[in-house]
Amino acid sequence: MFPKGFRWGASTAAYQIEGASSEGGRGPSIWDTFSHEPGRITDGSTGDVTCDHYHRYREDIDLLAGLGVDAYRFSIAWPRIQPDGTGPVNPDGVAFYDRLVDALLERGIDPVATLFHWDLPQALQDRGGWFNRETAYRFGEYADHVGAALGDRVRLWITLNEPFVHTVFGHGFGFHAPGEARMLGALPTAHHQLLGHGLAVAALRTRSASPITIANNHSPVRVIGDSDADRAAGAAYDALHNRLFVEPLLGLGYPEGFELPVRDGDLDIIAAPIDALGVNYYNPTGISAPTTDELPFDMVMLEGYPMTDFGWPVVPEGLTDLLTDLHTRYGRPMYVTESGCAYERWPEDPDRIEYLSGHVEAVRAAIAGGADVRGYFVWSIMDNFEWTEGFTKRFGLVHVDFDSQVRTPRSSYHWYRDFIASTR
Ligand code: GBH
Repeated sequence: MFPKGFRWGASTAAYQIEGASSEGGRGPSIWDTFSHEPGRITDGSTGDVTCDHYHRYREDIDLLAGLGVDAYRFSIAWPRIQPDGTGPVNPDGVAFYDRLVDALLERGIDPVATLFHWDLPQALQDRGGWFNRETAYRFGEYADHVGAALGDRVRLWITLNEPFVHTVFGHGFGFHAPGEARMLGALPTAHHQLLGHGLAVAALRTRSASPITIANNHSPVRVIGDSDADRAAGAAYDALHNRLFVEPLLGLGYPEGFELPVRDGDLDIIAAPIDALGVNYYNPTGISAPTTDELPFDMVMLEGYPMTDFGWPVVPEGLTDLLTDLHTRYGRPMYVTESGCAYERWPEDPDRIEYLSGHVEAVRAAIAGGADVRGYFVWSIMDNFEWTEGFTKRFGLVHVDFDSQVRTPRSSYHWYRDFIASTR
């Protein structure tokens, strides 16, 4: 059984679904810039139109209502609220999210809003982006504006989405926007995002009574090899992927071994109390001792598991392990804020049904073992712009034809609807 009040949901992010990239006074974000650079996106696509959700949100909310979800997690595009990342709000931008939130509430769906899902206003990037600590203060101001506009109706706040991925992919390897490849030199962007998180929490508390969390990407570490060096590499990776973006938020400070531009008072700001941990889970990571001096570990493909179209291993028990470990380490309430898989097939998608049934079962097992898990959000309600992979990877319960904009529920949509109903 799932506990009373457990919320079933689905997730999306603004740049991946909204389109209308130059409508309603929206300013450019780093993802507009990046996706328009030749060679960055596998199929040369952009988020200019994508699911056209900005115009079709009512139809998309109908799909959510048809699923019977309790909650819908979406993200707010900072450049719609403040086109250049500073100053007064853009009324048309606020009006869009006003309509969205009201339409959700009308259908009995709790709005769960993420403030930052990687679409930094380009004007802030031009001033150094997350390398510049000023961006954290701008983020706090933006959070205050959003809290003032929507704080009476958003039911759960998520400050940042996966600061790990934004730091590592966006600023370490460079295959996400803003395309910086500074390896461990990316770490200041981690500290500045977390500083922004703390400032946003403080601002939201003055504007809203709703609980606040963060959506961190987590990956249980599977050490490949049995030497001390392999185990040390596993611990180093675990500190980077699973601890660095959580422990300072809980007042535990940063794990050792990272060079971060921490100033006096920062750790207090970052430790502003939060109400839960958000967990985005896709797969475990295989780690062994480093064979180069670039990083303190090597990442190794896990073998012996089925794989999604993305080549990511399907390991449902990894989610039980992860939630159990996080419970043991931190003892906080948790939400699974993303869980899902890329499979192209439609309208029948038995692989996705197997994936999701395995993962909800894994959550059930973690709860049975004592973990306090309060919700599960499928990534994603519909196919969308999958970042570097463009439209070549499809995560939707609903298939989207990106030429006609026709939405067609896959069999996994019907499975999830029936599953949710069975837990009532
Ligand atoms: C999330 O990121 C994002 O929040 C969301 O926007 C996105 O659409 C969704 O997931 C699907 O990608 O190297 O084979 O071990 C997911 C972060 C980081 C999870 C890379 C899987 C590596 C797999 N991902 N990770 S592998």
